[in-house]
Amino acid sequence: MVLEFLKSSYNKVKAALSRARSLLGGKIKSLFSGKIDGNTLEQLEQLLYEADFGVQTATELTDKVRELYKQNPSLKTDDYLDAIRKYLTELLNRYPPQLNEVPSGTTQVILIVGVNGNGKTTSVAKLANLLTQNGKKVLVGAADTFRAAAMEQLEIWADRLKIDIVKGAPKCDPAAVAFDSIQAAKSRKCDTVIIDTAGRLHTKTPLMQELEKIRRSCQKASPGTPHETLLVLDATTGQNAIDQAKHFHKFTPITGIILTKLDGTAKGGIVVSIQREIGVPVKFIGIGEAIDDLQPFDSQSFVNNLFD
Ligand SMILES: Nc1nc2c(ncn2[C@@H]2O[C@H](COP(=O)(O)OP(=O)(O)OP(=O)(O)O)[C@@H](O)[C@H]2O)c(=O)[nH]1
Ligand SMILES: [Mg+2]
Repeated sequence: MVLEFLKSSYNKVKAALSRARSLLGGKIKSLFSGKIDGNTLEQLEQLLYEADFGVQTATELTDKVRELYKQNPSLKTDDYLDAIRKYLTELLNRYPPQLNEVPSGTTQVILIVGVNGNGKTTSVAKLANLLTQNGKKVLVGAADTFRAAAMEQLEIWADRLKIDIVKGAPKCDPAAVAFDSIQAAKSRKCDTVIIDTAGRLHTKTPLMQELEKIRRSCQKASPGTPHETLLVLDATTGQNAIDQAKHFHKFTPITGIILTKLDGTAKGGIVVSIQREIGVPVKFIGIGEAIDDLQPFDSQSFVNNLFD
């Protein structure tokens, strides 16, 4: 199933990245607008660290700019900015952001996991909205049975979006809800089922093992699923988000990341360091609390918006 998303709205992403742009893109721009020397390069490297790009990217990018400077010391601001944009776009393009294709006629199963409060339930609703707008028939599974309020939260969204929801009794086995959701989605000929799960601390092994059980339950209901296990990470948590991703990836293979709350951070480099350190693509970005504040990740738009 090839998903043709609506073209991501450039202006919305631009508004959401305004903090990152003024603190990161803006500073880099002004750094290169004056006289360029060794000090400029040191400051660039420092800026990149501070913006959560990670050591590897900060060093590589600074080396690249240093090389350019050595080759031709009379280059202009725009030459450097173009080189930085190109380097970052090429780096991000190594991680294809599209959802994995599923055979035609197969119900696509998307499992949503992550630490408490990162934005899982909201992202389930936003993703359901995005897919529905794209002409898909979507069902959501409320497998966060830990809190009754969590199921109610998803139910309110499902009502608003006019989509089906499958939920279990409070405290029932989340793996059973995942199973029932997939069965229901298959029998109702849905294109996609998105399963919400309870927030869990990545350091709590029994909770992480519960994810393996949910996964096995998906496989029982539909072999080869989940097609996607999307880890929801909060962009404002920096290095901690990377630690979370490493733990989750160890217990259950993550196929993509939903990076939420990008509107709340000035450290846009996290988008790059997460993909590099985990080797998993950011597939969607959360840019606000409204239902349409989830965008398919677009490297070109991201990089252009940082340096606009
Ligand atoms: N600004 C902003 N807020 C967001 C974004 N995504 C989610 N939120 C907010 O984050 C808060 C938590 O969202 P939830 O979806 O309930 O998080 P959760 O991961 O399901 O939480 P638990 O189920 O308790 O683990 C809510 O207030 C959301 O509106 C985003 O991209 N930007
Ligand atoms: Mg939730």
